[in-house]
Amino acid sequence: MHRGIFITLEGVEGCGKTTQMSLLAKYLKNKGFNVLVTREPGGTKIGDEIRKILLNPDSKEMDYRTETLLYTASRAQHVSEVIAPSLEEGKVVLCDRYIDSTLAYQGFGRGLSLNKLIDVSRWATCDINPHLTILLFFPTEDGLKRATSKEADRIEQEDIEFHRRVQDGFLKLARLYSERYQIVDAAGSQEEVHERIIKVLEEFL
Ligand code: Z5A
Repeated sequence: MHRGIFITLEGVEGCGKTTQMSLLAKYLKNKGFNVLVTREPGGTKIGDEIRKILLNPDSKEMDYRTETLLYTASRAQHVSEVIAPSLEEGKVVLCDRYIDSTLAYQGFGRGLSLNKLIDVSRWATCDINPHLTILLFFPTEDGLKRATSKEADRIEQEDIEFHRRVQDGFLKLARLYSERYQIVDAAGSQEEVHERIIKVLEEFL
């Protein structure tokens, strides 16, 4: 039985997840919550090693199933080493990407079977699912422009059609898992987006 609260942020590249995560963490800490901020792929020493392989632009030959298993391996380690223990301690866990990114990128983006991805993800995470998933909705092209102002990683280098399928995938997931999803408009200033997220959070808490 987990006592904490598990919140994930999802969305296309450059939608502002990392920025909003830190504003949200500050807000929750000020309210007295014990907050843990983490991300995927990564969040552990082993996960950070896997992240380097996954995002390396030179790993061009990577098979889609290899890619899926590496994201999932990073997640299994993350859940057992960080997420599950933090939830048991009663923390609010804020995670930048989780299972829904695998469904959006490897499922809708790469075209792998959603049912198989769900099965392997459930197994890897011992069925630990977010209580709330905030989908930051931001136009695909604008997000990519923001994200690729730094050197593009292996996934960012995919063509625009791939990223459009990912965006559509997230919107479909939001309908499929409507009990835990909230879509937030990520256009506007960082403060405006933060205010929208706080509104969602206050209704949730
Ligand atoms: N992936 C996958 O395929 N399967 C999986 O299972 C998982 C992930 C878990 C991880 O890359 C990649 O792995 C990712 C999905 C895939 N694909 N790609 N590419 P990552 O962790 O390095 O990157 P990311 O998650 O895509 O995030 P990002 O590119 O760092 O963007 P972000 O976190 O959403 O945005 P940000 O860093 O907060 O903001 C981007 C820039 O915009 C930055 O300069 C900000 O200062 C600026 N910004 C933010 N908000 C605003 C506003 N409101 N106005 C103006 N400027 C802003």
